[in-house]
Amino acid sequence: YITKENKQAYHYLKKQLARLPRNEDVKVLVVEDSRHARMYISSLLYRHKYQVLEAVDGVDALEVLQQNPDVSVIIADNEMPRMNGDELCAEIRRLYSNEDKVIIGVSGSNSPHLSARFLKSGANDYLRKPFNAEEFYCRLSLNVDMLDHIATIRLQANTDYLTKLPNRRYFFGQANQAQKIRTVKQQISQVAMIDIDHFKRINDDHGHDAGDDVLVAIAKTFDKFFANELVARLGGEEFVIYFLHNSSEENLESLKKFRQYIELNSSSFTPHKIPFTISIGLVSKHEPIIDELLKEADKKLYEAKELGRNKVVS
Ligand code: GH3
Ligand code: MG
Ligand code: MG
Ligand code: MG
Ligand code: MG
Repeated sequence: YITKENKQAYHYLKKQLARLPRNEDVKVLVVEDSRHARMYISSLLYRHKYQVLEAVDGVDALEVLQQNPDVSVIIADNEMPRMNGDELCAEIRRLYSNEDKVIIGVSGSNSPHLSARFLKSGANDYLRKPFNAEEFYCRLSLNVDMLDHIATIRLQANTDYLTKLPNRRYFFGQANQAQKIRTVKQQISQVAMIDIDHFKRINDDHGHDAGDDVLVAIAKTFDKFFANELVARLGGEEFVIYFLHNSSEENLESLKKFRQYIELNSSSFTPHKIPFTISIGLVSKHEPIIDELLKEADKKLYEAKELGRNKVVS
């Protein structure tokens, strides 16, 4: 299920970026038909503690990639049977984003056109054999650094700075994808809007920083109850849950438990011991347009507020 996988990828990325990237974490695929050259490149990689996989030609390489989605660098020879290096490049680029995988072309040929052809086919860099080990390591780590930068920027662009929850942008991207699948499968969609009650008062009474503490605290509790759903901070003190699982009744029950959990425990969440409650609107319907779902969930949320807050309306 695409959205769930992407959500897992998001958490994986977060974990990955929590520590400094090391060569031990980088998986490199060496694609070389010459056994001697393959062993030489691999030995260079082992010496600097990279993880190494090997393939004997392009067709083999594509298979290895399919079985090892976490390969981030491909070092590809040009002259190989069945499929040339630049053809392999083009095929990898058709299948995988250049934000996730770096390709370094390698060749013993003196043809001045070959490096250009590699780069045009989607390679990030090019080395001529026999290459200098020092240059090899430099180019490799420059390219791995670039992947890390892209991953960091992508994560930051999708994360709310205060609560570290996925943000609005991430939510809409993911929810739209999930909606397409649901529509095809004619499945019901469920979206909940969650809003902290009288949040303005918390800011007024305890200060904006204390208000921020409350937002951070509630963001953490989402993980307790809705770790497998798509949760995001839409803005202010408003959060959204897009349910990735189907049982309407169970989801309504979890929301009720969540509301109650917040009511009973919120005063222990923050240093200021600020008690607070939340109101929730849940919509469950066949509806392909995510904005429509949000509008309806918002209406239910408004009803919950009208009914005196600290309620779930579905
Ligand atoms: P209701 O029960 O009707 O939802 O009342 P409310 O006070 O929670 O709602 P209102 O929309 O009147 O106020 C929301 C407040 O949230 C106003 C705004 O200053 C505050 N706010 C929005 N974003 C942040 C933030 O990032 N940090 C803090 N501390 N406050 C925020
Ligand atoms: Mg060759
Ligand atoms: Mg509010
Ligand atoms: Mg309001
Ligand atoms: Mg609000």
